[in-house]
Amino acid sequence: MLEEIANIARNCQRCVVLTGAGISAESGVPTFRGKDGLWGKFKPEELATMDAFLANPKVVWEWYNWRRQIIGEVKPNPGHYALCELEEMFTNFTLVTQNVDGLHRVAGSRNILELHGNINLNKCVECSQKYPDDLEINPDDIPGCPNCGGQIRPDVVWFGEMLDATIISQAFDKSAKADLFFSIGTSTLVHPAASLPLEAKRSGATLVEINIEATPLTTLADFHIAELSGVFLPNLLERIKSISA
Ligand code: BV8
Ligand code: ZN
Repeated sequence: MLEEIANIARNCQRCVVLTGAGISAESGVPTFRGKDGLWGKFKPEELATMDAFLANPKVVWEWYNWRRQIIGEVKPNPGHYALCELEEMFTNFTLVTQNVDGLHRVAGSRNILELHGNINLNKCVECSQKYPDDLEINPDDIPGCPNCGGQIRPDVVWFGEMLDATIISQAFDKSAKADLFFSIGTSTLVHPAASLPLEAKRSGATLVEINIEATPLTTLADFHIAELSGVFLPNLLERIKSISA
């Protein structure tokens, strides 16, 4: 399959990559639904929703501070770096991520669409005024927005919240025009992100799924690679380079 995918990649111009928590797992960032996943201990509706925040801002901030602390200590892995090099091999390359850990940016990827925001950014829960990411938030004394007095919250997209309209429409537009679409390290359960590979497939793209487990997308994919993304992606890169030489 590696050879086949490398040959296809060599002959494509427009590539879209969708990543989920799985691509950061090898960096040490817990996934959401895996066996040691974040959600295993907590429920999405308990923590990543506006209702949860309004009901219990202290618990929600304790959870985000814990995740910020983990993310502050990790580095991109070979999978993130391979995507940076892959970006240079296509005339049109878009990296769409559901992750809020910012690791693609740290690794050097350029054309990134962060669908769900960035965990290190803050905003006001009332007026959405953005606040600097170096704001240390004490869950017992959550700062108020100097603008309107509303509480400061993480600037991420919670369940039941709309994604940034420009970002999500760009992601659908790129997916509809892609010749090659990689879905990497995502359980494809969360919408609207999970519809992007369907859009690409419907528009004629070759669909490659890289996931150590099967997902609802697996039967639709042209290729399912049940390998660690941090292992497969560097191998794919080397193979593309060797056939381009
Ligand atoms: C919206 C940011 C319109 C916060 C996240 C019913 C009621 C209410 C809503 C809904 C509903 N049905 C559908 C919805 C819509 C809802 C949704 O999709 N719910 C799902 C759960 C059914 N979506 C929304 O609410 C979205 N907004 O639709 O607005 C609207 C408005 C009002 C009312 C309705 C609709 C907003 C969704 C965004 C939520 N925010 N995160 C934060 O991070 O704190 S989502 C969260 O899940 C993360 O962003 C994460 O990225 C995302 C998806 O998870 P994955 O990335 O896929 O991670 P997961 O752990 O699940 O999977 C990892 C995979 O990697 C696994 O498959 C594993 O096998 C694999 N893997 C692990 N290691 C490796 C690997 N693969 C390869 N290599 C490895 N090494
Ligand atoms: Zn405010």
